[in-house]
Amino acid sequence: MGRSDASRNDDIEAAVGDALGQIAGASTLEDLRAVSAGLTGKKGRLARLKAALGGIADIEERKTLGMLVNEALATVTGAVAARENELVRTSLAARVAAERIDVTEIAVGAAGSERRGRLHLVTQATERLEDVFIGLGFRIAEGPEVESDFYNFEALNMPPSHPARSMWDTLFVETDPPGSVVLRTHTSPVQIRVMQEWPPPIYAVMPGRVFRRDTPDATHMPVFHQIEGLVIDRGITFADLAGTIEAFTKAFFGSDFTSRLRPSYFPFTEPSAEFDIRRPDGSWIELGGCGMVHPHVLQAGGLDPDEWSGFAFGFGIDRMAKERHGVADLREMYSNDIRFLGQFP
Ligand code: FA5
Repeated sequence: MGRSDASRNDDIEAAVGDALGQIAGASTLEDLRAVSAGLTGKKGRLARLKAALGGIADIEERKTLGMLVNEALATVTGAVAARENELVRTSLAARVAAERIDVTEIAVGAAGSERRGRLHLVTQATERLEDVFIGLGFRIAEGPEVESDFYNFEALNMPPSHPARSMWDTLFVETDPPGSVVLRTHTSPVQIRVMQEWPPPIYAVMPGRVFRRDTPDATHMPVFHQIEGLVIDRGITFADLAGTIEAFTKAFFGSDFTSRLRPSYFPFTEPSAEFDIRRPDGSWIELGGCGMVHPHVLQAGGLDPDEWSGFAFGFGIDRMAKERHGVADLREMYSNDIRFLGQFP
């Protein structure tokens, strides 16, 4: 190897040394990408050394130096990859540390007060609804989430194959015979259970979780909550239903809200209506269904329709919570993001 070879050799070593220094100095992935492009790109020092090899007349010399340049390039590429790994790992660790939630933490506030957890928005709304209805003279009842076809449909005036069953996209539990057990699609089956268990007069609300094959969107969830209402007494009329809904609207949403009933259809009430509330800005939103309890439903509950009459309603609790707190999208309430949930004391 002549003198010029030795100096070329030194050049390669110097270029590698310099490259390794730059790689180690890159403190972010963006830095590293820029450094790496400069080192291994066509205009990089090693690329220029490689291009200069063409001018060496001695084939053996060219070969040896060519190998050295290629090795140098491989060393640089390997160092870039190793540094990239390192930076990804540290940035991930930093993110995990920043977003870490210590579930055992009890933070002490400035005044020494304990920071405490909060009830979920839907739990808060359910408790408020219960308070409002207890204030109006109602009692609370509950029923099972896994329900028989009888209570979810048949006793509600929907015999097998009744077309109105398709109003609810039902999730079935695998049973023999198939279709005899469902995840309840609404809280209305609790009406029947209450009628069968409690002697009239009945003034009851039944909150709970319900299930449908609905695709999640801003106003729909496949698992959501309803509150059912049932009033059974002598001489109950549609005016009692409208009055109760208006009283409830003002008590729950505030005196600047008002309600309206629109004709609708449910197999278990006749007549039936949809219940909307009017926001202070004049816009309307649908919250649930209601109506006078159908005579067949009273009979399924063991009551004589000639003696007793009543009304029922079923509201979506999640939509009420969404409305009360101005949440844009129902899905946010189930994202389990503590920063979202923490906004509602
Ligand atoms: C019913 O479920 C009837 N059982 C209501 C009823 C009870 C009528 C008693 C008459 C007498 P509907 O399918 O419309 O009706 O649901 C009632 C309310 O539940 C809706 O107005 C809406 O507020 C809410 N809701 C329905 N589907 C969803 C969903 N996928 N996600 C969130 N809320 C929903």
